[in-house]
Amino acid sequence: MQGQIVKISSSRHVVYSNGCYYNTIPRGKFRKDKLIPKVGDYVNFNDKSLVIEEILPRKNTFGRPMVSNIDRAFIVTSLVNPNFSLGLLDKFIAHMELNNIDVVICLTKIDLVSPKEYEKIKDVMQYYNNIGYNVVTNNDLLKIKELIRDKTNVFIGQTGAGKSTLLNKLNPSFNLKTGEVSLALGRGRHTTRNVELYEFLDGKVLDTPGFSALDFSIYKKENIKNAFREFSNYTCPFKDCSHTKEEECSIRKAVNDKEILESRYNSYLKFYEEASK
Ligand SMILES: Nc1nc2c(ncn2[C@@H]2O[C@H](COP(=O)(O)OP(=O)(O)OP(=O)(O)O)[C@@H](O)[C@H]2O)c(=O)[nH]1
Ligand SMILES: [Mg+2]
Ligand SMILES: [Zn+2]
Repeated sequence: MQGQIVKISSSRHVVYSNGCYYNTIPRGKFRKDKLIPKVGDYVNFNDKSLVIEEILPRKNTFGRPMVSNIDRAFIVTSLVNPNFSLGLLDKFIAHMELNNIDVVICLTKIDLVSPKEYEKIKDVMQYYNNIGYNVVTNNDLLKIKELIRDKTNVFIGQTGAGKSTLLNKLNPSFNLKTGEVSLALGRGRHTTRNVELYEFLDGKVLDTPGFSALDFSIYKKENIKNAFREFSNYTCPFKDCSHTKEEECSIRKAVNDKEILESRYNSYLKFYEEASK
């Protein structure tokens, strides 16, 4: 039978197929082949022996979070607790861009900052909106539902940012566990322990455990510029300009002229440094 993995906890792989859930295990050969089944994978499984026999070809697959076949990522970003960080936001965006995943920025905990502070963040978010990203808050439920429809959407972000809370707001029957941030951050604990996939609005949503560390050494330096979509509006005199120290670089000029946000450029330099040759 064919189905989709919707949850993995230790060796238990829950597969959804034709309205039913099956508790399956992967066949032993996967381990030998270093093939790791992930939530979102479409699989062939035996409904008698309850063994996953084959992972069907993937559209895409990630190590962080451990998911496959994603169309769109909601980057859930709290304004406080955990604190707002443009560097971290750029990190998540770049990771998704380099895998051709659509990005939506979703701000949370607006109620916990002063109107003045929120105005400042809104100004910066206008920049992200201008370069083509949807920016929403966790109060824009109708808009978020429109974006979810017909797509497979992963919700990512730091632990305590409010991913599970947002999903519960969208659909209370998800009934996901949410947690106190002070406890989560203080003890390095995650409220959401496993990735879980749910059908929603003719689309799918995946709740994931929070994370903030991402490894750019898996990418090549020359590809990092593709993660910064506003860079494509500029042409440098050198075809292979690295945009790091070249004298006549159009990107560096645009940063100087305040056309490109300085924090974006600094993120670029950081990821470029971390990327492999
Ligand atoms: N004031 C306020 N609190 C919020 C908001 N969104 C989430 N929270 C709170 O933040 C805490 C953490 O929320 P969760 O939804 O568990 O966070 P998470 O991103 O799922 O965290 P992990 O599962 O650990 O990755 C909970 O106590 C929520 O009630 C918000 O917009 N405003
Ligand atoms: Mg959670
Ligand atoms: Zn350049």
